Amino acid sequence: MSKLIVWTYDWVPEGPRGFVRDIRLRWACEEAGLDYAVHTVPFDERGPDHLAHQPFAQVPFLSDGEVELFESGAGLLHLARKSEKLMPRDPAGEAQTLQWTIAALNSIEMVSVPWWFLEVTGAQENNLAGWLESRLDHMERIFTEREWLVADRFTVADLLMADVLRVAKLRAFGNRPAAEAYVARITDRPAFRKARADQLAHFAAGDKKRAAKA
Ligand SMILES: N[C@@H](CCC(=O)N[C@@H](CS)C(=O)NCC(=O)O)C(=O)O
Repeated sequence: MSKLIVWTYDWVPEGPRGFVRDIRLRWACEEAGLDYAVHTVPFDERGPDHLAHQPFAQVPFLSDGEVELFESGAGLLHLARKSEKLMPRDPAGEAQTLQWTIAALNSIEMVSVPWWFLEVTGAQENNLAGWLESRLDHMERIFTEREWLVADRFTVADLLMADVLRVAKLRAFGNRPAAEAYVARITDRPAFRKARADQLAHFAAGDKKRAAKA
């Protein structure tokens, strides 16, 4: 039995499929060749069992034997400590991986998720667009100058930044060719394609189980 367990919902509606954040942990495990299993909590009933693992009744969370972690970023950094494929081992490379992982969450996703929420809820005016555009402009400059965020190689920081940026729908904000090429290149990695296909298959199996219960 696998020691690493990635926890996600048993089912989600069509919209978020392919984007549910368990994909980040699946993807990292695939990149690093770590053995893992996927277990589920019910989407419809988020009871005390779920809250005991994830205090906001969200997914993903990660079990690694005695260790339990919620927050996809924390899970990624935990996995990165297991494999040099996800994070260099020298102090500078490790520090920069931590830095860019936090930047993806706290400087980009912190803006992109509220922006996305206003978009999908049909707000008359999305006042966050300018803020997000400014962050994306800075990322465009960075991707014009370099291929990877850290140490001239793929790290878990690229995994997370690419995942955050693909949700931010770069195309909604005009021509940012360097960022678009970065996201396209990183999401073309076999580990991402497998993680995404596995997530889609997982929720399709959830459809079948719901249909059988109905
Ligand atoms: N900061 C959290 C966010 C987790 C999150 O937003 N999870 C979504 C799925 S991708 C979720 O569980 N949504 C259901 C909800 O918020 O009720 C993380 O990165 O793990």
